[in-house]
Amino acid sequence: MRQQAIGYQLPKDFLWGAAAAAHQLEGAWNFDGKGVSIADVMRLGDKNHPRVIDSKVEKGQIYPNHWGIDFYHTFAEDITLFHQLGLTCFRTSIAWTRIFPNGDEAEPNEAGLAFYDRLFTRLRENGIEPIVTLSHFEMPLHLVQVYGGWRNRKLIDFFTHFAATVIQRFHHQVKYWLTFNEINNQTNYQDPHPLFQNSGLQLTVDENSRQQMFQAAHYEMVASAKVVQLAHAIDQQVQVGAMLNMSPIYPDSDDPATVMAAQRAMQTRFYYGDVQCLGIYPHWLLLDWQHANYQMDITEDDYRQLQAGRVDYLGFSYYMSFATHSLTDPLFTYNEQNNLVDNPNLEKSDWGWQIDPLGLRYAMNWMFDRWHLPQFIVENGFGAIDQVDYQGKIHDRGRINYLRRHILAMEQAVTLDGVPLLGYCPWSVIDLVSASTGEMSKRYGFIYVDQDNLGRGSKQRLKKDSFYWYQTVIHSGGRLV
Ligand code: BGP
Repeated sequence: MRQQAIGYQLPKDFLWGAAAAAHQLEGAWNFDGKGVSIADVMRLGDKNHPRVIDSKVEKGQIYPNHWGIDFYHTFAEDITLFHQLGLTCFRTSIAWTRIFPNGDEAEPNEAGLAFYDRLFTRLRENGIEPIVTLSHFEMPLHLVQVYGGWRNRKLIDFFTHFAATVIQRFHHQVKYWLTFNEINNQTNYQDPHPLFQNSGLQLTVDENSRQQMFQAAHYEMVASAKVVQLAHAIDQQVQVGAMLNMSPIYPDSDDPATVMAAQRAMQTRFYYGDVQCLGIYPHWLLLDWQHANYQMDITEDDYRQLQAGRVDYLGFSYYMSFATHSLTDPLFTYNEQNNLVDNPNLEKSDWGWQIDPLGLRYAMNWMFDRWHLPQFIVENGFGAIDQVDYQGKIHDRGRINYLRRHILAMEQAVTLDGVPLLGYCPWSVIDLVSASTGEMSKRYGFIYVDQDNLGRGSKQRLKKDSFYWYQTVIHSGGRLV
C-alpha cells in the first residue's frame, strides 16, 4: 500500500479531476458500428418517476441517451475546457457496445477502439490522466435478450474478453481502471430500477429477484476479480479498483434494535467491498442464504478467483447518507425500501437527496478501518436546476457550497484521520443526461450545456461560477475559498 504522510496537506501527486460516463455524454449511439446498449433504450423519467427500460427497441423512438451531449463529436473542444479548468484527471467509461456491439463477438470493432484511442490521446496531450470504468450502467442489449444478462455465467467470459481487449490496447494510456460502476446499487432488490443498471435483469425478472440479484452480483464480482488478474498480467503498473456507491446508513435512534438494524443495513449494502477488497463472503450473508434456502452457483474456483483478484484500490461515489428505523426480524434481513427514514438533521436537494458532508469523512474512515485500501472519490456532486442569466452567467452557489463542504470533509479525512486518498472527481465535469431520470435539467457540471430534456438547444458550452471556483481550488492544491 502506498505510504501517505499524515500532515495538513493533500499529497503532491493528488489527482484533481471530474467525472462522466459514456452513455450519459457521448451520444452517437449508432455511429461507427456501435451496438445497442440497455442505456440506449431507457425512456425519459422525471423527479417522481425513475426511468424504465423498454421491453423492446422501438424504431424511431427518441431516448435521451441517443444524443448525450454529443461528446463523441465535441470531445476535442470539451477537453480544452477541462484543461482550462485545471483537471489532472478525468473519469469516463468505455461503452462496451462500441467495442463489441452485441457483446458476444470474438473480434472487436476497430472503429470503437479508434475513438477511445483519440480520446485518451487528447486527454494526455492536455496533461489529463484518464480514469476508466469498464461498465457504467450499460451493457449490450443483445446479452440481455439472448443470455438473460448477468443471471448467466457466460457473461463472465464475455466481459473479461471485452476488458482484456481494451486493457491490452490502452494500458500505456490508462493506469487506473474501475470494473463495475456502483456495483452495490443492486442491493435494493425489490425495486426493478437499479437492477438493470449493471446486470440487465429488469427485462427478465421472473424468479426470486433477491436470489437473482445475489447471483448476478456474484458473477460480476468473479468477472471483476478475473479482470484484476488479467490487467496485472498485461501490465504490472495498471491499478484496478472496485466502485461502490457509498451512502452510509445511520440508526435513527440509540435504541439497540435500531443500531443493530443500521449495522445490518451497512453490511447488506457494502458486502461487495468484503468480496472485492478482501476476497471473502461475510458469514452473516452465507447464513442468510442458507436460511432463505437459496441454491447459489458459487464454485471452489470462484472463491479462488475472488481471493486472487482483490482490487488495488477502492473507488466510490458519495452523494448523501441515509437513516434507518429498527427491525424486529431476528435475522435483520434488510430491505432499504421499507426501512429507510428521513434524517431531520440534514437538508435535502430538490430530488430529496440528503446532504451530509461530514458523512463523507465518516464513510472514508469506516471503509479504511474495514478494507485498508487506498481510496479514490470518483463521484460527488450536487444535482440542481441551473439558470442562465441575461449575461450568459450561471451563478450556481448551491453547487459551490455543496462541493466546498464535501472537499473540506475529504481533506479532514486525509489530513486528520490519515485515510489514503488517490484523488477526487466530482460529478460531473460537464452537464449531461441524468442516470436516474434521463433529464438534462438535473445538472451537475462545472460547464453548462444548452440542451433541454428533449435534446433541443444549441449545445453551446458555458462556464458556470463553479468552474472558476473549482479552478482556484485545484490551482491552490485544495485551499478552500
Ligand atoms: C451515480 C451514477 C452516475 C450519475 C450520478 C448522479 O449513481 O454513477 O452515472 O448519474 O449518480 O445521478 P443522477 O444522474 O441520477 O442524478
